[in-house]
Amino acid sequence: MAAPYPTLLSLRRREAPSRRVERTPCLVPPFETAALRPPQGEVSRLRDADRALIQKAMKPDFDAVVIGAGFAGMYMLHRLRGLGFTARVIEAGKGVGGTWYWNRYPGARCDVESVQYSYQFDPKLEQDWEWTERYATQPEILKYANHVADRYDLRRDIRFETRVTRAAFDESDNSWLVETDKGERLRARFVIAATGCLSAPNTPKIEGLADFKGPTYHTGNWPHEGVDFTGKTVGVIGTGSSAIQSIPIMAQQASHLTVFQRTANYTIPANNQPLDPAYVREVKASYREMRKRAKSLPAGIDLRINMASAIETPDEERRRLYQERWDYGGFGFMAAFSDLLLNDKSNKTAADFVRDKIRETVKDPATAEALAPTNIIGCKRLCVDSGYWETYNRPNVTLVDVSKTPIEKITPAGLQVNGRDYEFDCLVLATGFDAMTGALLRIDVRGRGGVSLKEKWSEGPKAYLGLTMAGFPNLFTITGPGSPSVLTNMLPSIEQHVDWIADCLAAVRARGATVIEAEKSAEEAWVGHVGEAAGGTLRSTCSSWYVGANIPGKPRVFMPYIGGLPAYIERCEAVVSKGYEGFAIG
Ligand code: NA7
Repeated sequence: MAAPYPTLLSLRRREAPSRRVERTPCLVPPFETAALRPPQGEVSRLRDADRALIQKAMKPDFDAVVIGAGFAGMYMLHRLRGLGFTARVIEAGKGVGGTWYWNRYPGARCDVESVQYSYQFDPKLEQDWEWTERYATQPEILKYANHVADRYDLRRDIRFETRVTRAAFDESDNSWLVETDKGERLRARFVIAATGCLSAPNTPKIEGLADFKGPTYHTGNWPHEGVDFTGKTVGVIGTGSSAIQSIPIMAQQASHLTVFQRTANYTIPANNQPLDPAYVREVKASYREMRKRAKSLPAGIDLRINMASAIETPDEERRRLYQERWDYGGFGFMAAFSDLLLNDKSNKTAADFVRDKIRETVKDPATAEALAPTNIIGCKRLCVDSGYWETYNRPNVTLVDVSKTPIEKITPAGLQVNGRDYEFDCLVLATGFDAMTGALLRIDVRGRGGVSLKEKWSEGPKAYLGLTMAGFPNLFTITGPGSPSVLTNMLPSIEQHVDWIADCLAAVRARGATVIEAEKSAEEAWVGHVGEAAGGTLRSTCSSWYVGANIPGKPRVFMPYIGGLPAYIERCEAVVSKGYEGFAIG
């Protein structure tokens, strides 16, 4: 029978010069290092040299394992290296970029302006990189991510095409044992989940999905070689941001496009255009000021906020202001007044304005009515489009309202709604993501006492500052639930989190400590504050992915922190200045 743990003989052999074996730095030997622990009582009988051998084998392979090589994971690696920590990044994709690696559907682009949706940690990078459009396309953002990976030589510490399947905290030596789908086991002092907020695609459980005879594509996992819909009939399920961006392009190719809409959505024209070189020069000359202004605003985006109340503004003036922002394009529309997400009467003025635009644009009155949303504008995430409403004037596009009669089943030839069959060659699922918690919960994460994160989050995510969890020491989440994350410009939020985590690890090291853990009371207080903040706005009132409503059975909790980036940063800094208040360090 094999010994339950490696024998001293095997350890000595491994060390013997005659049997010197090249050791791949990221792989632990083919045994669980936890199993190295000799049975109780045997340690005292060990020779010093043997004890040293065991300790060496028990030493973590890395100071940190980072899960994910999107913008968060890449910058985390860069910071860790800068502090002299050893790190390994594990990434499921073949390349860097995260969201921008997977979401290659036609028309995919960022809804935050490119000059703001970019790293700011290196002014030289800001100056060297040239964005070409007001809103960057997915290929351009992916190119930027690759440029960053090359520029800072990040790839050598990233293990691609590998998924983390399990991460378990070992209380005996305050380290994490991380397992991958390639059968590797890595031991690290810290684990940092840079797993993304919108990275676990949601495939709805509609009967018969597997029976569809044509190809099925999910917008969040689009084929790298692209898809040519020329001459094909296409069915699209969903009218969220991914659908709103891709429908106008797919409609240009397809012979016919049928859109199945469960909830009509608000979208504001992007007014996208090539960047004027003079404007770019101006931005580059004043990047620091722009970044500073952005950080002082709730969403971390430098835009003009009108502090007036919509409902208290005279009708004509209000309409003029909406029109001005509609023409300018983008998210700034919701900053036309300060109370649009606080007062439902104010909100209705903005919603009515957009509904009127839909009725003006879409020629068929019945289609226009079906496309006009009835809920709070900005409650679900606002979309930014290029020619979305106009697409429904094309003769080859049909809208099918499935709000009252859900899709019954997918058939080999298409799908069935309300007893009627719809046929198409290809099916596109623009059905979104298991947002904010999905990617992390797809990993079997075990904290103290073997408790799973799934159990801990069974009633909704609980985290201190959206960064750490009580019972899961030395584990950090970048833009996790309870942080402003998806309600802000993701890049500055990512950088703020990464900087906070990097400084925290350095502080733990400086104290000669090996463990840091959020205190339960601090976590509970923060979770309570996140909930209270959400309750004060209209945003928590609708069935959006912010509250997990798109995933059957997911607890309904408003997951991101809505108190705004400046308040959040202030809180994070206060925690540090009070000696990591709310944390136990040992
Ligand atoms: P979203 O915004 O979650 O949109 C998903 C869409 O799919 C939405 O219209 C859903 O309707 C629809 N959906 C999901 N399941 C079904 C079923 N079973 N039947 C019919 N319709 C369904 O995801 P996106 O990828 O578009 O965007 C995600 C974020 O990425 C976006 O907010 C930006 O931040 C970028 P529902 O509204 O739930 O009724």
